[in-house]
Amino acid sequence: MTIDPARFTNLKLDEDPSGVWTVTLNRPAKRNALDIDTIEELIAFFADAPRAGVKAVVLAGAGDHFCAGLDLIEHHDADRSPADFMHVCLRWHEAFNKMEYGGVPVIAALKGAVVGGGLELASAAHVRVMDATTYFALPEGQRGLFTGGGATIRVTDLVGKARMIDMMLTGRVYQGQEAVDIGMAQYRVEGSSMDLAMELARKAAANLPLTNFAICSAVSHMQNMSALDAAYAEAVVAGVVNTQPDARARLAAFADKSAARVRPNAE
Ligand code: 1HE
Repeated sequence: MTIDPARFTNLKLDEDPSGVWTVTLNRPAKRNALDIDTIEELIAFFADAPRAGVKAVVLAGAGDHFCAGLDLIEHHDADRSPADFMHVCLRWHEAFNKMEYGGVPVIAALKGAVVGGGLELASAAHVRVMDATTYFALPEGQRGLFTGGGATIRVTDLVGKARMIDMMLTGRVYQGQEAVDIGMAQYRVEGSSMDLAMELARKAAANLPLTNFAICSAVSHMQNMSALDAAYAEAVVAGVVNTQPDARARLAAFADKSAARVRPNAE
């Protein structure tokens, strides 16, 4: 299976030699607001990525902002029925679940606005890197809306229920070190979030694909299970992953002392 970048309009796709794909939301004039077509393209890409040899993904936004969330103009113009919008939300879930559970590491390179559905998208990535311009908000409350792309699950997982509710009720914005401290992003850089996201994606891409599949799929599935079932599933997954033939060379390298040791970071 291959992915043809020419099939995509709202996403710009670039592959590098290490198997890292950059997926860029490419509607900067609309602050990368998520319209129906963009969601369908995310579904198409992330449905194929695990079988197309994509080793890791950097998810980014063109222009100064990562993503302004739901395309409010499209939503206003469509004047949707409750059933229509429920189906819109189900397509968002399809896209974001494929990201979170697909088994391919997704690193979000954030900048500017990461708001509403943009934060829902970012929270479906496995790792988030923010820069000095990045800010997070859930403006749904002010717009007369409610989250529909998984924030009630994923944003609460990141920052907790009380903070998520406060953001929706009051429009609270998180930025800077505080955003890292509360768990919104794992990394903050003064320079380009893209550069660090790429570096992290390349590190992840150097792992064995089956190992990454377990990390970027099994952990999320296990969160949805009882502790008893999760422990059982963990044993089964480890049975498969930890005996994969490709791991033997890595174990041999440890045994013959040629493999790098784990050391503390330089001060
Ligand atoms: C948009 C959108 C959008 C910008 N839908 N078109 N999300 C929000 O409530 C965030 C709404 N957006 C903003 O608050 C601001 O636009 C930004 C902070 C993201 C950027 O500000 P700025 O000053 O750089 O841009 P702008 O002048 O506000 O907008 C530039 C253009 O982008 C303009 O279009 P133009 O044709 O008039 O030039 C805007 O209309 C357009 N634009 N954001 C559509 N969101 C499944 S439920 C999820 C629920 C939600 O996500 S609710 C949260 C929605």
